[in-house]
Amino acid sequence: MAQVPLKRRKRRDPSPPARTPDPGRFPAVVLCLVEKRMGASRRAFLTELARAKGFRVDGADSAAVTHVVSERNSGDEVVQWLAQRRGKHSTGEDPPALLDLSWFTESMSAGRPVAIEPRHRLQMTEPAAEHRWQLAPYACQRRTPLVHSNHTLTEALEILAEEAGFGGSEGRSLAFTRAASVLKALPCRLKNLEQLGPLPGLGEHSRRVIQDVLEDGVSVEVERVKLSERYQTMKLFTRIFGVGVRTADRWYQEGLRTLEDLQEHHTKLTRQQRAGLQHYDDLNTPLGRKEAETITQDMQEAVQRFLPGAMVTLAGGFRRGKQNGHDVDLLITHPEDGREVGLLSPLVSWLDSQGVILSQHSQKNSYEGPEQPRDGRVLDRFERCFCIFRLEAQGGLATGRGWKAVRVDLVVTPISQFPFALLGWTGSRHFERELRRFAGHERKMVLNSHALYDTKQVQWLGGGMGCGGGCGQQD
Ligand code: 8DG
Ligand code: CA
Ligand code: CA
Repeated sequence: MAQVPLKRRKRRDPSPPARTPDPGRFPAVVLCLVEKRMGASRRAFLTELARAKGFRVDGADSAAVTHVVSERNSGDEVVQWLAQRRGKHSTGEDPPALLDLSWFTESMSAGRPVAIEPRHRLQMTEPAAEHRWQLAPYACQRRTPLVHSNHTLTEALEILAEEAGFGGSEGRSLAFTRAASVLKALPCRLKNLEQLGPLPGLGEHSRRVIQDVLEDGVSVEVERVKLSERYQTMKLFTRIFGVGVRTADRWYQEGLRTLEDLQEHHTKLTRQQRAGLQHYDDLNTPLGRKEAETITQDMQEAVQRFLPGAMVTLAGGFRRGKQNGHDVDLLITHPEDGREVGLLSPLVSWLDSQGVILSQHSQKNSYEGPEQPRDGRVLDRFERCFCIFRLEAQGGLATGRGWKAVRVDLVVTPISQFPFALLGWTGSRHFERELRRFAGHERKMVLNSHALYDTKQVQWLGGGMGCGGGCGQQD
């Protein structure tokens, strides 16, 4: 460690008695004794003792100090004590070791500096100030960028979230999703668990997984899940359009393991699932933003045939800025409330007649006016059509047959509910869940994709154009 020129040194630490530094018997070790709680006379006594044994002892303002010894102070207190006396030197690249008196007494008995062991180091009760992060408690209150610094960690946690979901443990799944969401919001790469401090949303299990990945590069638990037959089969089955966790689980319990197994048991499949299986590879190939925008544009033109002035808006992950997605989420509305009624059915029939639709499953609008959502699983009651489109080749598709199957969700909403629908269909799912939780817990309001209900004023708050959207949330 370089010696700082004497004239640049601060002179705020009056003791120990100023004298020309004696390099002592141990040139690599320069002690500093913290007077706080030790007291001036004991410090003077210990300083003389150390010097008598051949140690060099400097004041706190010396940049040469390598070992700071204190009695009955926490690491944080010593950091603060040093900062007050050292100014700029306190943040050097090679900071001194902060040690308990036990290291000093053992060294004096040994007549030489003993090796520093973890038990000698002072406890830091909280992470150093430059590493302390503060995050808002709800995911919808913080920025969650698509590209962040902790992908290895979040992928591990999200696999456990997925696995818990496959097992029907919604609570556990949510806990891992919450932990991943916190890590996505951190401003830089996490280096150790201490940096997380008491951040909300990080349970014991998640912290354990984080620690394993930080220390070993992988989590044994996560690797075991990834290799398990159940996880792999559930993943394979739930990727089929129209197959949820319960169906996939039933098939797994029946001993089915592959897509070929499903094909041999045709009777077990709904019409939607048969189409999903038929186009499995296409539907599991990520869709590019360009393709999504082309479909949006085509649909914008198509709706004009049946309702001039109707508007088509691209929602879902693409609206959050993603470059790829698994489907295209389109909201259809019209500037005049009510004009959108009856649009979807002829539109879908026409698309079908044009050979655009490979499969579709429509649902009528079942929204009956202001009501509190009764079933948490039903996100909204808009008229919608879950489709598989035949997308013709544009600039050559990788399928080798000039077209590919693409999932498209068409959702029709009256303009008065459009802001809420747009917000609800932009996602991510976790962001939406957190937004509803925030509305309920913090604002005593109920939010869904139709409206916002103020339980204090007992009234539904209508929506106008111009609200809704990502709030800086991208994942
Ligand atoms: P991806 O397709 O790029 O993979 O991701 P994504 O766009 O975020 O996922 P998504 O599964 O297409 O869902 C987009 C959003 O739409 C999501 O936040 C939740 C919402 N959503 C559904 N189904 C329904 C529904 O039935 N009602 C409402 N209100 N929202 C829904 O996925
Ligand atoms: Ca989507
Ligand atoms: Ca969708």
